[in-house]
Amino acid sequence: MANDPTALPHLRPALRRPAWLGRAAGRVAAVVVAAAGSMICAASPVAARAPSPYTKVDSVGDVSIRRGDVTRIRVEHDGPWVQLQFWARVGSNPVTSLSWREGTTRAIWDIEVEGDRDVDFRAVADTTSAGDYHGTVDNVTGGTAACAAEAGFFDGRAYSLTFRRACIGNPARLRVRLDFAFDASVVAGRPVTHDLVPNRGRWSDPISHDPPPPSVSVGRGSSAVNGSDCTSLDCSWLSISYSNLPNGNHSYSCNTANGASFWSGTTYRNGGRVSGSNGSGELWCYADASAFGGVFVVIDGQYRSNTASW
Ligand SMILES: [Ca+2]
Ligand SMILES: [Ca+2]
Repeated sequence: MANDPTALPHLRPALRRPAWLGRAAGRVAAVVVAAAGSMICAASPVAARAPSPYTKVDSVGDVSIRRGDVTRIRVEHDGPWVQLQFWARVGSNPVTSLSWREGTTRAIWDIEVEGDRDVDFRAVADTTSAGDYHGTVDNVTGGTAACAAEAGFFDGRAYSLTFRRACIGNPARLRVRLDFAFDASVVAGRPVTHDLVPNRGRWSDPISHDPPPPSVSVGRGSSAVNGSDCTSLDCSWLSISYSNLPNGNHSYSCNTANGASFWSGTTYRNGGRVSGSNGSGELWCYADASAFGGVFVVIDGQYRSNTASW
């Protein structure tokens, strides 16, 4: 049944069956169609003004309270997370500081994801009078809570908020602006300061999401002994799993380590198109990989897998 030429009429005759199965390597060489250039992995460039992680230095002394004086911010939104961080000239532990617990000290991050400079989300780190230091993300446009955030304090003077990118709609780009409000009135009778980063309430540069690189992995699938003319006990279908590919349908080629492309297709063995950014299954190709130094797959002519051998 498998690799029956009549089941795959759209394939070119030379590729309808793995002609080298159970045959000499010299037979394989006759159907080589893969070119070395097709195996080069070339991820498409991401248009962006600033990559993630993004950092911006802030003026020292632009507010009168050293504990309220931000020196820099850092924004990262790689993988499934967003992390917002800033460093103050002098730290104050949010769990124990009266300025946080009794005063109005809080870090307010405005987030803009649509490119129109109107605030879309607001992430806030704050402490209750009981010393519960916590983070929240609100949807400003909808006036609703979006998700909780993990609030952190580190380096003795740095603060962070971490939450899932999905909370703000997995944007390809975002901009931020920080307002660090520090309340020294409860301990020193000093005013509440606001250190803005960037200064004057401007937005940061657009910060691009850096998607994880495409990954394609192949291995030995179920037995294909007696499929077509494959009689070796090591003859197996090629299993595949992939992630972070572009969306849409994919094509693939199955190749041997010694340079032969012995099959190409677009569907799984058990039906269904190879498509989407993530997926897994068994491809329409099988091999006794040891006879050829291993086998590998190239998706869309550019995303190459590991070389599987057994
Ligand atoms: Ca500052
Ligand atoms: Ca500032």
